[in-house]
Amino acid sequence: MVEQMQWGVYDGGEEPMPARGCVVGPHPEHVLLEGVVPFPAEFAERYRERGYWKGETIADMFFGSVRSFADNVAVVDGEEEITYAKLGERVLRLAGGLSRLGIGRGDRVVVHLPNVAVYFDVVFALFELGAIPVFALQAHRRTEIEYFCSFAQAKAYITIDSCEGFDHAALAREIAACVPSVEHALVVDTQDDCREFGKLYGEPLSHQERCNPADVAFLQLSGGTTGKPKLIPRTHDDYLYTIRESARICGLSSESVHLIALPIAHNYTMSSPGILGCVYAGAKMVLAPSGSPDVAFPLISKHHVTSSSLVPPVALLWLNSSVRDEWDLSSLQVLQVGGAKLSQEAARRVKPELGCTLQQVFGMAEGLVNYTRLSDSESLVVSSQGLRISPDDEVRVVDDDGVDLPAGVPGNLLTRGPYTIRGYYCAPEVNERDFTLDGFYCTGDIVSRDERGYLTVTGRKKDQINRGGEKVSPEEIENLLLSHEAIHDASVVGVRDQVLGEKVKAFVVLREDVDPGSVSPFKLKKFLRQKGIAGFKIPDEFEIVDEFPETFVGKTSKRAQRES
Ligand code: OOB
Repeated sequence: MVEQMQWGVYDGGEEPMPARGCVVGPHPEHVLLEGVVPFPAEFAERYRERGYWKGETIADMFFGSVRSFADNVAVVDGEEEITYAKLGERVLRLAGGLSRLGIGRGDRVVVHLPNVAVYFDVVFALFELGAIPVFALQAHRRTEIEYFCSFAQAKAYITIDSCEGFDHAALAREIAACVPSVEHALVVDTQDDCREFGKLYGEPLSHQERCNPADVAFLQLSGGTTGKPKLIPRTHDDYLYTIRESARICGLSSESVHLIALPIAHNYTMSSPGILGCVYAGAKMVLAPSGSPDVAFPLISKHHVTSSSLVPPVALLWLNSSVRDEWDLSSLQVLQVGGAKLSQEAARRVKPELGCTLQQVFGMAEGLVNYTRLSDSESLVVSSQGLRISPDDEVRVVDDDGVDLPAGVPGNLLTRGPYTIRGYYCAPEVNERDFTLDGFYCTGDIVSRDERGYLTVTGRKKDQINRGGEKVSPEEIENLLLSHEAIHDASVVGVRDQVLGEKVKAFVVLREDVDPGSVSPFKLKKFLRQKGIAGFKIPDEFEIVDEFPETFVGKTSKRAQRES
């Protein structure tokens, strides 16, 4: 695989250098982003022949829905209701403004927005231009944003003025000052909508084919097992396949009303079935600033919401809510739950207590997504994390020597298929570790598979913490803790938590000359917050220890720390 890649300049150091731009790929009209591992030609051909890749761009799909469902409401954001026709107009006017700034095909643009209607304008305008959004989560802060902008060599950064008390406008100024590639740091004004960002909505473009369906459509973030998050390049062709199938498997139609209660830019919220599945089906999307029952239940009741997608801790909040009986939730037909393992006890309660069908979702931004089907028996829905989307998803369960295991025996999950990437963006060393030579992605998940192909997640091999669906890389936090002047060594692990499944715990060894009384969890949290990282990565617990437990080969025993 490695020989096929076209890398940006890589100096052999620990972090690969960012790509420098685009080169012309195998088709003259197809621009291959440097640092992307393409699907091998014979696979691409097969996926096209079988009708998975239809040669359509995300913008084509969007404008198809604008035509077909013009008068349907697409987005509800507070009191504002936007029809598909209106959304299409807004997108083309913003695309005009962004294009006048010089943003076009192949340009990377870091999008850092919460669950607001303008997210749709921005993302579909970028798709129309063939620009490549890089999806940051609203929770991300300076360290992450600076990294995404410089690693992707972003031409622009788009954020909101402020959200949940955080001054994003100040962050935009910092990013513009410190990342040379960022020519435009654009801030959506919520206070007064005719200020700078509003002025970008000018003369509309007309919808045209401005990129190739085989192009990279966007860069999504990986959950993270390394010091820095990896970027995941997804093409129009491959992503649209999952969107069409997800909308079908999740039963979406133009009559559906879907509550968007998780962070909008997460891959799950984008596509499983997510906002793109809703757009494809012509459904109505109701935006919620959070999934908490006091926010979500009134919206379900008011807008007759028919489905929503949650992570397990939020599903538990819904199940255990004391205000549930105060709201009419009878419109709710399907609840997707995924991103982390849902316990069987919680799964069993969904139908009787919330009155809707549970659909488990086990997916990953790298590709493979599994769903339980709406017609599956209750016992299968409760006990498994579902079946792959595509008959051409190649799913292997292997032992540590790579030998395939029989049904029912847990092992490492490897996968390859029509919508699973062949490599991370500009990360040759990580790709060598995380992909087999024949292109299977090593997910790091331990699963067992039944005779029908349904998967049950039983554990995890990768060094990652799954904090209720939010993924945390221990190495990233350890590196930040090691930059504290009082800390000699740091080890970060996931420990069991009733609600989140796992929470983040840091063990630290102080330098010899440091008075332990001078270091407190409060001060360490403050230190990490000042480093500018997403709040969900900041350890929930700290323990100061004299030394770390060791394995018999003298490495830190994270297992002992997890169990201590
Ligand atoms: C989703 O995507 P990511 O990229 O944030 O995280 C992927 C990882 C998986 O490899 C697995 O470790 C874990 O999250 N995971 C689950 C799970 N769903 C995801 N572990 C146990 N049970 C589940 N149901 O999290 C994601 C992407 C698309 C759709 C849904 C989730």
